[in-house]
Amino acid sequence: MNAAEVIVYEHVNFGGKSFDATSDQPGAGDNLNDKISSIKVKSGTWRFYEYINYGGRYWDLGPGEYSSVESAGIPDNSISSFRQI
Ligand SMILES: [Ca+2]
Repeated sequence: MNAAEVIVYEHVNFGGKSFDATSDQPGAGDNLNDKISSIKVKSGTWRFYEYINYGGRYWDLGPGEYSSVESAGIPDNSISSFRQI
């Protein structure tokens, strides 16, 4: 599998706490459960889930900078897990 990397942020416009992930995150890493508000997908395609352990609704994002998750169609402060697909 090719290397994939995503950075998730607590606030919009890539502010607040951040967490840089290169592996699957069944618990949304570093206390950002239900707190993610912006995302930079550095590489790969990632699927973001409403609940921990890859449950509930999900949304896919490819490489890009998403200054607010809502602009990418994802409810704010809702992501609880994510993994590369
Ligand atoms: Ca959630």
